[in-house]
Order: sequence, then structure tokens, then C-alpha cells
Amino acid sequence: MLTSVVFPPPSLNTGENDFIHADISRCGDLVVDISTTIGPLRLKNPTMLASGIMDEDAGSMQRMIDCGAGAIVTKSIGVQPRDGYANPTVIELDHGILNAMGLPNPGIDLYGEEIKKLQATKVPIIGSIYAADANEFARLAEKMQRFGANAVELNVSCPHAKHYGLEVGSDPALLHEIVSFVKHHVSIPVFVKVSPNIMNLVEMAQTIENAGADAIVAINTVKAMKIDLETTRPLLANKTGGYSGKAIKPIGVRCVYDIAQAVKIPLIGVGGITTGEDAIEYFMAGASAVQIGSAVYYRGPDVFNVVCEEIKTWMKDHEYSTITELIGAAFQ
Ligand code: RRO
Repeated sequence: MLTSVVFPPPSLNTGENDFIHADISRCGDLVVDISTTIGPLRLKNPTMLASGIMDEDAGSMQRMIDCGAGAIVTKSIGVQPRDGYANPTVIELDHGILNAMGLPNPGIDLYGEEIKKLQATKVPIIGSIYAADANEFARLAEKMQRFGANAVELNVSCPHAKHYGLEVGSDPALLHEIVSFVKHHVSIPVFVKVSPNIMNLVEMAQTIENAGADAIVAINTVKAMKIDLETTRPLLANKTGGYSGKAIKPIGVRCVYDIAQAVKIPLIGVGGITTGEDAIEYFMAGASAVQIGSAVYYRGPDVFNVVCEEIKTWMKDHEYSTITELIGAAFQ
């Protein structure tokens, strides 16, 4: 049985954001508008910064906004500060990046100061949070809302965090309890980030929708490892970690496609998106927006502007004028 969190009531923040201006361009008679919506959130373009990269503080997040990101997802934040795992925590492999950072973060109260510094921006800020139970999740979500976040993203999918992440996100009853409890405590939209490392992904997506979530973010990293042949030892200090980057794009697209057939709430695609055409593939699978993480490393921070230009060029060449026309096109 859940106890109510002892905390001041949420403010009237509904997550609705002042829209900057849609990213619209003209080509002859064709007007290409790449703005999109996720529930009440309005994005000038469909590229979002994924959690865990360039989101340590307000300065790095502002830089991603300046480079064209249509929305920002923060680092995953917990109740208490946490050091994360010992080094090495990140390794570049041939086709992607392997990490086991171990949820390093300064804790919600300190990180809240960074979110407050972004209050003037019209780009939506989505607070990523992790916890082990519904009470903790609700406490974190309420604080994110109070600090000015336009939505929260529940991280129930980190593949290598004891007591957190995947351990929470693979238990349907616990996940239902968490999502409905958080929904009860905040007025901003609640997104849930799911893992590809489970067999019952579609059932979990339906559980998330039934619990009242506003959107599903698919996918977190794929559980993986790398062994050093010379030392015969796993390279990551944590031994196993999560794989991201180009190699996982077909996995992410498949997950979005499967979930899209089972739920009505909006989907946000993430996993290996490096080019405009990668984003378009996710839209066709059913995503309304995409998150970009590893590609910030591969193509630099300007990747958001570049991917948006590539999306617009592809849409012009193929005579699409809105993102809506592309969403779920693979099902038509
Ligand atoms: O911090 C991490 O090690 C981490 C997290 Br929170 C996550 O969600 N996914 C991931 O690959 N690494």
C-alpha cells in the first residue's frame, strides 16, 4: 500500500510551453513544417537531446539548445547524490559506444539549480529521474515540476543499475504503481523510457499507457559487454554496460514499430539516430519525435541543426510537408 509523499503540492505547471516558432521552410509551392507535438508539449522541431549526454549542467544544455535541439532531456537524477561506477565507464567500439556510468548525478536538490537557470528558454526541458519505488519517483517528479521542468521522463530502463532502471521497468505491477502514482502527483506530462532488454516490451508499453503515462520513449541502451583479449578481462569496470549508437538503430526502430501497434499515446524514438534519414525511419515506425545521444559525439553538437536540415531536404525531395504525414507511414 502506498503512502502519500510528504511534500508541498505541485504548482499549476501543466507542462505547456510557449512555442518559439515552428521550423518551417518553403521550396517552390511546398511548405515544409517540421514542428511536432507530444501531448501538450510543442516542439519547434522533432530532435531532442537524449538523457546522459551534454546535460551535466545548464551551460551544456543551453549549448545544445543553441545548436538547434527542439527539446532537452536532463541527466537521470535521483534523490541523493551518487558517484557512479569506477573507470573505465565509457568505451568506443567499432559501431557504437558502450557505457556503464552507474547513474552519476548530484542529487535532485543541487541539480534543480541548473534547471532553474534554463527557465527563460522556450525549448521544453524534460527532467529524467530514476528511483526504486513510487514514493521516491513522485518526490523527484514533484521537485522537477517545481524547478520548472515541462515534463518528466521516468528512467525505468538503465540496463546495469542495481535496484533501479531495468529492475523496476521489467516488473509490470511495480511499473503500473509508479506511473499512476507519479501521474497523481504532478500536472506536467509523464514520459516513460523503456528497455529493449525485455521479452514483454509490448505488454509493458500497454501497462504504461493504462497507468496514464503521456508518452513512451523507446529505447534505452542494449545490454552488452567487451572483453580485452590480452588481459582476458571485461573492459568496463562494471563488466557489462549499455550499447548505443548506429548499431542499435534497427533494434530501436523495431521496438517503436511493435509498441506503435499496441498503444495510442505518442512515442519518442531513440537509439542510433545519426542522420535525418534515421529520424525519418523512426517517424515511419510510429515516433512523433526522436532523441539524439551518441551522435552528438560522432557529429558534434551541431548535429541537431544538421539533422533538421537533412529531414527537411528529404521531406522536400519526397513531397511531405508535415511530420504528421510521416508518423506511422510504415503501417499504411
Ligand atoms: O548512468 C548510466 O550508466 C546509464 C543510464 Br542512467 C541509462 O539510462 N542508460 C545507460 O546506458 N547508462
